[in-house]
Amino acid sequence: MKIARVETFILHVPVTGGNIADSMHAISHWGMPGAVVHTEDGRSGYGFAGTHAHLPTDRLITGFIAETAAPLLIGQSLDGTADVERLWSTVYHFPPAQWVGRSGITHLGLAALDIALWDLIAKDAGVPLWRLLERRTDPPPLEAYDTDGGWLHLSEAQIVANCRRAVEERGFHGVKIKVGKPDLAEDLRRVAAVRRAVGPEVKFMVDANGKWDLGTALAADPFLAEHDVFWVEEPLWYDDLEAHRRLAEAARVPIALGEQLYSEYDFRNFIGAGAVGFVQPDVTRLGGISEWLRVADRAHEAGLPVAAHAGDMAQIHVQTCLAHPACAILEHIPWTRDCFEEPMTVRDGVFVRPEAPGAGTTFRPGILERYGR
Ligand code: 0YR
Ligand code: MG
Repeated sequence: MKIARVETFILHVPVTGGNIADSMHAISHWGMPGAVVHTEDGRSGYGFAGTHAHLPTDRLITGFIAETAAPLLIGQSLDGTADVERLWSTVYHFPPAQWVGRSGITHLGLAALDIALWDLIAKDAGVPLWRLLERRTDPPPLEAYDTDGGWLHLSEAQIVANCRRAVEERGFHGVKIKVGKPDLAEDLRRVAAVRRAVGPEVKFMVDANGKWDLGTALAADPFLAEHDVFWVEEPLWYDDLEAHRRLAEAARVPIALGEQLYSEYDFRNFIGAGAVGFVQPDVTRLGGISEWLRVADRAHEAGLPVAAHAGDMAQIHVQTCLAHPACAILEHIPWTRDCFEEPMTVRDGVFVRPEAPGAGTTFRPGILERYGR
């Protein structure tokens, strides 16, 4: 195949219930700035990043794709995984881009393109991406845990009802709620109420989205441990490696993080310092599937489980997690599921294996028009 053309798009898809909030963000839509990569023989690969649907910012990402990265790809050949890695490196190491951003917007743009390239070669091979990645051939069941009922703006009664329904009616074996209320005591009451409601068997996680300081996280830890919280996610400001290291040393509940880290090197620093227990790489932030695999390999070498962050809100991480031996559990947030030809599906608490060729990123007809901005 030869790359002929790169078309960009920005989709804004409504979130469940019209609005959600965590400790840092309140949003009404999930943003998907992305790209369709067309080949000379008429095939197309789809890829996108995940954002909070702020149009001016999304345009910076599609601007990077269209004006900086696409010209590096057009005319290049694409016949297998070695080509994807070569093209990834071409964009990643393009000196003017590297000078302005080894993280952030450039990486979200690169992610969209990398995912589209993987989509193309998996389609060309006639297999779903997880089969192409071949880190393991017969994956065990990939457990789903639900995040979509535990938002911070919901009342205690609402999160209790949502988590109970996720477990009793929808088959999930795990749930996560947001923490980071102004008053820690309120967070802890919510933790106790949800644990009581779901019973002792269910995996139960909390996510502070970077809101707490070290003192608050240390104060919360004994209570979280008593309520058998499986991990505490992003307890502290994302980049503060030293504070995470100190918390990990002192706390009983393991730390999960990674949804705001941009490169293999970021992860290497956290893993090397013993500052992370559950590794949460996100293809949409890391510059795509290529770098995600390197992070997962590194976590696996260090003996750490990978519990990816679902920044695609759809099928891509089902593919990468099925393929990787470090993965046994994955976050479920279904905001964009209905956009795709083969929607992500959970049955009896596990993700159904995708079977359609590609990365699972091909949109249903009409979606680009319906949600396009
Ligand atoms: C909303 N999952 C997360 C959403 C979610 C965020 O800001 O992006 O809560 O992605 O932390 O673990
Ligand atoms: Mg999170």
